Amino acid sequence: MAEDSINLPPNQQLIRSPRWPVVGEKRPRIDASPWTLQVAGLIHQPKTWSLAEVLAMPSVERTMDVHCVTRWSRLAMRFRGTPLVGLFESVQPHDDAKFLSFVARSDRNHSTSIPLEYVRQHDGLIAWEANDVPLPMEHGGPLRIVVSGKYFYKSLKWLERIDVLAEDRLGYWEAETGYHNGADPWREERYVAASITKQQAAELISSRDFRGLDLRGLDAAGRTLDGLHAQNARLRDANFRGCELERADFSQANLSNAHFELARLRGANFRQADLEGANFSGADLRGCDLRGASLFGASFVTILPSGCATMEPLLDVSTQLDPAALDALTDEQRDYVLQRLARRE
Ligand SMILES: Nc1nc2c(c(=O)[nH]1)N[C@H]1C(S)=C(S)[C@@H](COP(=O)(O)O)O[C@H]1N2
Ligand SMILES: [Mo]
Repeated sequence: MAEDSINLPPNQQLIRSPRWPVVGEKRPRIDASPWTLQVAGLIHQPKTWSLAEVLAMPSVERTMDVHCVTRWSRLAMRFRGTPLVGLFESVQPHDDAKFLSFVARSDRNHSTSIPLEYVRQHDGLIAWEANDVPLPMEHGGPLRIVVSGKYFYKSLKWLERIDVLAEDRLGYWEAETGYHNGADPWREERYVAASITKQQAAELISSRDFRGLDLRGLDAAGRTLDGLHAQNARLRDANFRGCELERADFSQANLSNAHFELARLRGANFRQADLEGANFSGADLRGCDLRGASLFGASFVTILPSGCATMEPLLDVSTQLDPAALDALTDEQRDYVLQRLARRE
């Protein structure tokens, strides 16, 4: 554990194999045509390969650490595939080619992009095996990108096309939901804040009505927001540290990586909310309803390197949680929560 934590970027938590959460889209587009891989754009030799041709390319195994933006990491995963650089050089890029945009065979044509220079230096793979078995469909099988040194949203599942570009083209998460285009886990390049002014933020906070709004990165620390209406709000990375939030309604809100440290959340509703990577250390969670919420990488208590728990939340039998959803937590967090829920106070 101590050795592992050296390889852990700031504010990431280790999950132990064989757990591997499925994040984002769950399956490729349903499409009867055979799988192909196409490279297009600023190249002299546009080309399309069949899946069998890709799988017959020279392959290598690379060991890499996976860091999800929602704060879970899995170290030393082994991926087998063909180096992206080799495939790319074979199609003879133009001199002005600077970016690769990866496009998925998925319902929303999911995409993400990487500077060519980065790909040349960090040898990403077009991968078809993880830890010695073919990539499961939900993890991007038959073909996905894996690149090291970036949050995992740069590793596209169900790769079907690579566009070679002179100018960058923001991917799905980067353009739609404010994921940082740099994605460097060591610099915590997770999200860029929404563009609202301080004045607008102050007005929203006093209205206590966030329903359906995009307020990612909002800073409301220390505010009194009892009875807040935040159903369906997009509040990734929002700061509610130390807030008064009794009976607040966050049902179906996106709260991934939100901060609730020391917040008073008695009777708050988090049903069906996305709470991946959210932090509830020291919060009062009595009477809260967390049923149906997604909890990957969430934390409820701060565990010091010595193993001591600090910033303990108020949790008891009145806190409603699906026991199965706790499997998404690290072992330490799960054991702590189970023990607290069982205790009659
Ligand atoms: N096609 C596609 N690729 C994608 C995504 C997606 O929604 N669609 N999500 C990204 C994100 S945010 C992450 S963290 C990883 C998750 O990969 P996994 O489900 O295999 O863990 O895939 C990335 N690639
Ligand atoms: Mo992610």
